[in-house]
Amino acid sequence: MTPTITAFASSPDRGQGLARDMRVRWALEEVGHPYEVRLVSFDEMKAPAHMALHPFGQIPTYEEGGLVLFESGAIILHVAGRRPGLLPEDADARARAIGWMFAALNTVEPPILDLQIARMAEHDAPWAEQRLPLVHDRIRVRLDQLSARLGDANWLDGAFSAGDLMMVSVLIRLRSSGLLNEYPTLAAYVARGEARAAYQRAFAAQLAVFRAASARA
Ligand code: GTB
Repeated sequence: MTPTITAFASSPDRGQGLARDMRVRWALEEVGHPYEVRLVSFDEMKAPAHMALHPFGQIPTYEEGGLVLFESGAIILHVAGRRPGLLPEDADARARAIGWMFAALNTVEPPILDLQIARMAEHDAPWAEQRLPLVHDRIRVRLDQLSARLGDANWLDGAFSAGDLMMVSVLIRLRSSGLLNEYPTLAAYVARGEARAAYQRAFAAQLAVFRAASARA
């Protein structure tokens, strides 16, 4: 059965692939699972039909037969569990790859989100300038640790896995901050992820949505 995911009808990132449908698209491309996309506006996301799929009125969602999922991590774990390509066969290696998915979402992404909130929602606050270096430093702590662990390996634990897919997806969100450039090994790690054919297909698909929406506007 072909799953349907949801994505922004008009992504605020203007096709940079920063919204979370991108990581789901990438996972589906990695395992070679064709998918359909239903585009939703901000109003549609908060309307009852979408709220029935996603209790928080967000994208992405995933529908496949009777299954409805929300949360990009849960969706990718489901996709990775259904077809080979994103999780190792060996049970221990599989558990470690899932551990890296959680690390990306629960340990590395939160300070990165904090930076985005600081830049987008708090920039007018009188304390914003003072707070920003603290936010940057909290991200640097994680980047220092992650880059030490990655060392000169290509991927976090052997072959490319859903853990790398999630970690690269999270780190990409740092690009505009310049922080990633302070860590050449992590910048190269992200570049390796982006160079994957599956990533390129996913990126092109979400960019085509943005371009079509721009052409109509
Ligand atoms: N924890 C959830 C998950 O991982 O699936 C978070 C889902 C989420 O934050 N979805 C966002 C959303 O639907 C889109 S991805 N927001 C609308 C709303 O909450 O009303 C977050 C996002 C949005 C925009 C950019 N950007 O413009 O760069 C980047 C990332």
